[in-house]
Amino acid sequence: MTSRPTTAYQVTDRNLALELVRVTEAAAMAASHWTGRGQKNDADGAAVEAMRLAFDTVAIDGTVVIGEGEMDEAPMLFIGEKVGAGGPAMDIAVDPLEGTNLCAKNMPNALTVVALAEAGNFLHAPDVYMDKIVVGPDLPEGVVDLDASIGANLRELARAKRKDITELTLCALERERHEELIAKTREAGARVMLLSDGDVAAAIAACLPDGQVDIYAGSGGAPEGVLAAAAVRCVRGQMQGRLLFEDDEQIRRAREMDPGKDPSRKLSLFDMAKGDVLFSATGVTTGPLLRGIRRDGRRAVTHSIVMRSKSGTVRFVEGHHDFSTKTWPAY
Ligand code: VTB
Repeated sequence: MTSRPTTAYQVTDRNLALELVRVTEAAAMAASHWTGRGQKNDADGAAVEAMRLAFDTVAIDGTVVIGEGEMDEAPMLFIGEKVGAGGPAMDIAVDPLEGTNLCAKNMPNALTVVALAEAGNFLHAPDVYMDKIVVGPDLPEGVVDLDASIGANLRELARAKRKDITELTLCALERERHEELIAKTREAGARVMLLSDGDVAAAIAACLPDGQVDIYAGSGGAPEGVLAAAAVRCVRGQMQGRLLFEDDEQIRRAREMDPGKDPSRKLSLFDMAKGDVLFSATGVTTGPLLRGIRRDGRRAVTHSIVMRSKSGTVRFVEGHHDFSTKTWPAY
């Protein structure tokens, strides 16, 4: 008889990747019903509902730590909500539709996103802005720093990559608040790639080997920052963040969610996402990272990226779906 392993069963020995990808696929198929229809709230609502139902089939005891908002403002996937069919205690971070505008306008790069870690491993961040900086793998630790000038960061990055600054591309959200960042980047000689929305995909792009983006910088949502950190862990990139506050109430909420810490401290990658983390995203509209959903009558094809930090395995999963056999109704 084959003997069973004698060591205690470890949560981290399980790979929930395939279970997780079903969750982002479900949300993406539901959102894709609304692609190009100009109704971002309906697209988001459909993604949330499908994601919530899909979670019921995942064998975890999950608590949403990054979600759709507080209990009184979000009917589903609110912070603190329990999801899953039972199993190991896990922290869950979701952005059921990252880029609601992109989906509504049928523009590139709308994604559905989920990350998972053992309980206690994700930063509990309120929905404020976060200043972020991301570079890819195989670079000296600390090659860029959130507190250094963008000029100095680009110089160090160019040196580490053995490139000229003129060959580097910085990606940022196109916002008035980034005017100085953009101007200083161009002054230093680098190119700037501007996005209307969707900085989770941009942070991942900075870590991919195709060289389209060398560095992601600037401020975006803090929840998106935690999701990006989970992805950056899996692809072995580097990231730092800092929560940005507009008033005392936001500071109070941040303190409440992450007691005993300075809410304005510089956050390391591991402050945002530590332990073994899993990340899954499915394309809703086609972008550089993923192809969007192709629908044809009662069928759809999905493209997803599923990654795990422990192994560093990155899987691209193509799903062929038949709506008539699905158990959730959001199509
Ligand atoms: C950010 C960014 C997101 O919306 O949250 C942004 O992280 C909102 O920033 O990826 P603004 O308030 O400046 O519009 C996204 O781009 C899309 O949700």
